[in-house]
Amino acid sequence: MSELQIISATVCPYAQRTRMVLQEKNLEFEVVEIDLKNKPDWFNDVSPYSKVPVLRHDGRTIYESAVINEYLDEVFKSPPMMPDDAAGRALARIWVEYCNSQFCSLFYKVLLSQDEVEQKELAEKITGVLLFIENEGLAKLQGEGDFWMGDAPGLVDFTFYPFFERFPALTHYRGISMPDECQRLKNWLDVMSKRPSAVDTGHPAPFYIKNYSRYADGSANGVTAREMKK
Ligand SMILES: N[C@@H](CCC(=O)N[C@@H](CS)C(=O)NCC(=O)O)C(=O)O
Repeated sequence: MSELQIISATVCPYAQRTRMVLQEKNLEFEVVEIDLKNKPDWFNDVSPYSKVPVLRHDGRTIYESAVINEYLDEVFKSPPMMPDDAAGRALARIWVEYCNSQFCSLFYKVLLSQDEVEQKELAEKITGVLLFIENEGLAKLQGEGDFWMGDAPGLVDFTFYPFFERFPALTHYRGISMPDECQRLKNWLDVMSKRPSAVDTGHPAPFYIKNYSRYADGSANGVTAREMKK
């Protein structure tokens, strides 16, 4: 086994986060791609939640993408992906937490919902999240830089980006678009989408539209779909 191994599924935004960080840190790593609809027998032995991504490093197994990314940033220091002061790091963690607790769950819930009234309510919440990101996040933190917290990309950028790469699935299935006011967000997405780590780990919109069809028609029944339906 190589020193760094990431167990991944190409459709998974959380796994893409970790692959982007590994690549941005110029690390050599092995990707073990699994099929989430047909998980290999060994998978549940290394993934207690039965989810990707899982990182294996130096005999350790680490899971949860936000935790993996902080681990990578602590162990492989260059380039640094968190601010160098405690208050800055707290702010970065606030946005990582916001992405996980608000944006990610709304992303899945609106796709999974089969009720038109609920879809509309969730779509309005997503618009609220996008405006909050624009006004409370990017407008206050970017300064003159292109990235979330200034002029270098960091863990907050790699946390959000994969979900925005998949945003066309929300547009296709639920008619949700980016509000006109979100100019900073649009610029950020444009800049992020051109980074080699995004190009190498990502896919064009039709890939996600196809792969999220079973979420959108309510037939997905994996662990994530079951949890997000609650
Ligand atoms: N909180 C986890 C979420 C990971 C997650 O939900 N991964 C999904 C794929 S995107 C998964 O492996 N689901 C297993 C399944 O649906 O059976 C993280 O940040 O790593």
